[in-house]
Amino acid sequence: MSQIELRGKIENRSARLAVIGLGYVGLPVAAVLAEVGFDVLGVEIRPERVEKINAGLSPIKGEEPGLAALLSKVVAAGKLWATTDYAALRDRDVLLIDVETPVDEQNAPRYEALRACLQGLGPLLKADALVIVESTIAPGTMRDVVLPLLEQSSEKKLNDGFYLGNCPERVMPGKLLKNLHMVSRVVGGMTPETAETMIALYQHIVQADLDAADCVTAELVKTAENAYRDVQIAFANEVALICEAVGGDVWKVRELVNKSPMRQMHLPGAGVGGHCIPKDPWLLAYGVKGKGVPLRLIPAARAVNDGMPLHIVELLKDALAEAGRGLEGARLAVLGYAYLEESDDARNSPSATLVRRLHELGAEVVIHDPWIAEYGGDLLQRLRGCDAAVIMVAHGAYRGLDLNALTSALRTPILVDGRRLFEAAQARAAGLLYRRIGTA
Ligand code: SAJ
Repeated sequence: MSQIELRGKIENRSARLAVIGLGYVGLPVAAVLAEVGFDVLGVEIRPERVEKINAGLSPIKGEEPGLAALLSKVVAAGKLWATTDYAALRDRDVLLIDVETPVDEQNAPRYEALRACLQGLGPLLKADALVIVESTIAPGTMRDVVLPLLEQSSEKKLNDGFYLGNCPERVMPGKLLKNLHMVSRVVGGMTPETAETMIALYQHIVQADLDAADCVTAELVKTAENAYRDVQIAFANEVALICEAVGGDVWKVRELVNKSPMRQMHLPGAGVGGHCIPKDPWLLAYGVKGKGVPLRLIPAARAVNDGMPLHIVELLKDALAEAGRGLEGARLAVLGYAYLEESDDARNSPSATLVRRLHELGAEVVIHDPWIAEYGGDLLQRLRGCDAAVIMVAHGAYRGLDLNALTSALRTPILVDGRRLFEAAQARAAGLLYRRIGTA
């Protein structure tokens, strides 16, 4: 089948689609493509996730407006079906790959899931199918990893047996569906013609710009846009540390800096977590490994942001000392374990770094998070008898905290505020020893 014919099947929605990897990215993508009328097959390695999806239930917790209802609708309509079996891919015209691409302890990408996916689908690949990698990958990966692997596993040749492209996702937890529809996408084709065929697909679900590009550009844009955000956050965090040292308040400084034209200082905080921002700068850096490019800013920003949970430890030590206590043997309550407010996603959570360090220093830790079942329950009950409460995530449930009740519940009345949920005056009026990121 020529790309013209494939594009025609995409335009009239008769093309049969597959989404491999039904996580935070793949599941919403599969659901919205099914919603516009495509027959969508979801392939997912976790059987319990497959079962839940085929029952029309969303396995994604946290606030995701519209997703559960949409999933139930498209499954009931028979437009989306999930399986663990790659053999079902045999009749698919377009295959989207949304598997994880984490980095390891040495900040190198781990492409095991991506490789396994390509090895698995290759032998089953329908002639002239279009394969689109939506996962975030280091610049050069489509050329150096995906293409050779797919040609080897399918025994077909690029543009003469299959078509290939990279369209990085831009979803954001908490607004997965909205972003899928409203945020522009860079559509990287291995050829300009393939980019056009991909645009024919995304036009059905994206109401924002679809910018045709080559694959390297698509890889660079995705990793650079998140490295950009990481550097911005690191700048805010470094200014926070400066403010603490010189008697300033970074929150006031930030507000006034941002009154200056063309400034947009980000929010300092207790750390940077998630499955995008801590990882993508390293993917960008990996793209130039061994090419003699002196990277200083991107690694430094990562170090600043990774250091923030450890700075929280310093604030804790200082407050405990004022109360005549030390970390050793203290019982500390960590409020928030997800990486982001109103989410159950704890990937690369700054709280995990904090908890590990506090245990190393001999403290006992109680964790609370209203979005994570094992850490749920009544907050004041959980932190009763603790020597400090540390706010690590700006969950709405913490904004409304009764500080007087907090003081009564704690054994040592200390509040360390990693996300500026409170003002010092409020906390001190409630009898709390108060410390805050970025405020002397
Ligand atoms: N954070 C700060 N200060 C800030 C912003 C975030 O400390 O000013 C922290 C958050 O607490 C969190 C981490 O950084 O721990 C990441 O927060 P995030 O708002 O960037 O949320 P993510 O990780 O879901 O980022 C995603 C990204 N989207 C994609 O990769 C498709 C990112 O590009 C988006 O900019 C971001 O969502 C968004 O704007 O919501």
